[in-house]
Amino acid sequence: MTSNQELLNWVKSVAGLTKPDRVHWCSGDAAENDRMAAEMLESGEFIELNPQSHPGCYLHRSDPGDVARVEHLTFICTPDREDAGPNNHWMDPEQAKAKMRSLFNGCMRGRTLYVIPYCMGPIDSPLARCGVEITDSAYVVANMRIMTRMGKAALARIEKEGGFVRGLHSIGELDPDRRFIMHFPEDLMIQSYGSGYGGNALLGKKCHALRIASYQARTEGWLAEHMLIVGVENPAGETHYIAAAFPSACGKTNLAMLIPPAAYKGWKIWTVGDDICWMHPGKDGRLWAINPEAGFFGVAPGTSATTNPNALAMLNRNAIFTNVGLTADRQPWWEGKDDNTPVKDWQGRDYDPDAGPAAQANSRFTVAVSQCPSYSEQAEAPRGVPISAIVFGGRRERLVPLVMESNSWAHGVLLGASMASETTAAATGAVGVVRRDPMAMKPFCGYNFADYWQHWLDMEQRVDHLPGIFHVNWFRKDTEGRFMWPGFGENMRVLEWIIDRCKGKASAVRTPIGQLPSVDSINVSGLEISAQTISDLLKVDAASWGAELDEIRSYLESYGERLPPALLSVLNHVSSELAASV
Ligand code: GTP
Ligand code: SPV
Ligand code: MN
Repeated sequence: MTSNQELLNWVKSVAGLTKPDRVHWCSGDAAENDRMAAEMLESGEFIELNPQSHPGCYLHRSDPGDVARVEHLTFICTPDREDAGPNNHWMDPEQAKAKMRSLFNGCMRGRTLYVIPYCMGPIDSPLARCGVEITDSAYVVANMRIMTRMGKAALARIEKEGGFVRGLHSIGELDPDRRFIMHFPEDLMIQSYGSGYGGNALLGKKCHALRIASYQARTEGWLAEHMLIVGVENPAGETHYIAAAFPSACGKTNLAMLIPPAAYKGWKIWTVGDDICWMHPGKDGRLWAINPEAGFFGVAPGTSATTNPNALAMLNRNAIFTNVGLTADRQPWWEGKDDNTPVKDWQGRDYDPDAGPAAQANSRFTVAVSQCPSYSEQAEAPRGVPISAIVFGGRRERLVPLVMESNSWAHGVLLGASMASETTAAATGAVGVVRRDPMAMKPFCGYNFADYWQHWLDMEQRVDHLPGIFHVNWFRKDTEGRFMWPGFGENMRVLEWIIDRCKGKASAVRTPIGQLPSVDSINVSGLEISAQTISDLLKVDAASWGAELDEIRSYLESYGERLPPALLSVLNHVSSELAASV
């Protein structure tokens, strides 16, 4: 099984507690995957999709009460509550371990315990980190095989290196009242019980690569972020890499694989990652990034030939669809899909348009990054890619302009820290409510945000050639409730301005809240948009911004004594400039 005694002992002790009928060490090879898929077809966990149109594709219907991340049941367990911070739910580690022990006791009776060794990041990258997830869900194994480098190679790396993050997962009874996602950063340990869905269950993703990794990154001097990584190549063959943090279901997957509009002949987009980015200071003084994941777990609804043709093109083979609808010819279907009609909804009921959508709002696809037509070979580069710009953004109907650039690194950290966005179906709870989601990490930072902002500020001392920091908003609406900016592929126009700013080329207007494009510095050739709309998208309304800054101030001040004074002083500076401008 393994020469790593610590791993062997841990698996033994977990098996002793959970009492499975069988223990299976995952190799990650194709034969194993085929065997498990056949078993899941037999058990009903997998439904085969049309083998002509979608070879190697399966539909999975989750428990209807288990369709998204559960932030209210997600805990950071550090001895000192203050280390988890106001941004996290906290539980005392000993109390949490006792609670989880009683839930896990005997929970795998009649089931198989799967041991999944995995590597987050290119297998030979010094920036990659390994973990082992123990789970009783075959569906989780199938997803982890796509989302991570799973199996023999990862185990070999663990045996060579020694250390690994320990993740223990059981679907339990899928009872929302017996569901907890616990993190023990000091022990590099995760325990998840009672959910089989996405970020709750695929422990390499949010639990390891964000919550545990962000904690490690702080002590080790790097950044683990909720960001896509995209390469933008211009007609001269020059590629700039951009890392962008948008909250869940706010456009990362779309931006990561956008297709440039017709006016951008000769430009190419290269996809490195769509959800998580680990950035390290490099020897050359730049920030270098890897995508720790090997797959996409992307939002299905809204994915169409107009919004995201690259996504559609990679979804016709070897993909898992979770909670989407089904057509008469057994193809997957979701709201916004260009063609076909559903006959079954996501719960397998006959589709009735009056009874709700065919696809659950947080229905998702799981597919290998390498299947994306815009896949970048650099996604496998052990040293990662150099980052030219960091972009923050949220879903804001009003106020926040299409794009702006920070006045300094510290001001950029403030732009990130004061991000807010309307909530989405990616987590259970209300949708469409504006909440603060600093750096898109509100659900994912494994420690106190105040310390996290200080860590971001400290990067200025660690990195000689820092990327520029920008803020975007694709989601402004007019008085009739229509999106003012066309978005999707047209976001290329904003990326061009961002890259030109990094090269010192494009012009900008300095305002108290940041540097905005002059109305004629966004390339709108071939785009039908009125000069008035562009000017509205780039307007700074001082009175409304005054109110926004007041809200930002009271939010930041709620972090109390730990709040970095430098952040407050940038805010004071912005406020006084704004007051002087009216
Ligand atoms: P997670 O995987 O949850 O972290 O989300 P994500 O940020 O990758 O979200 P994704 O790209 O899947 O976008 C989710 C939703 O935003 C979909 O409904 C998209 O259609 C919509 N969306 C993405 N880009 C744009 C845009 O530029 N404009 C508008 N109006 N909607 C967009
Ligand atoms: C998110 O919610 O930000 C996701 C989906 O990327 S999940 O993996 O379920 O967290
Ligand atoms: Mn995400």
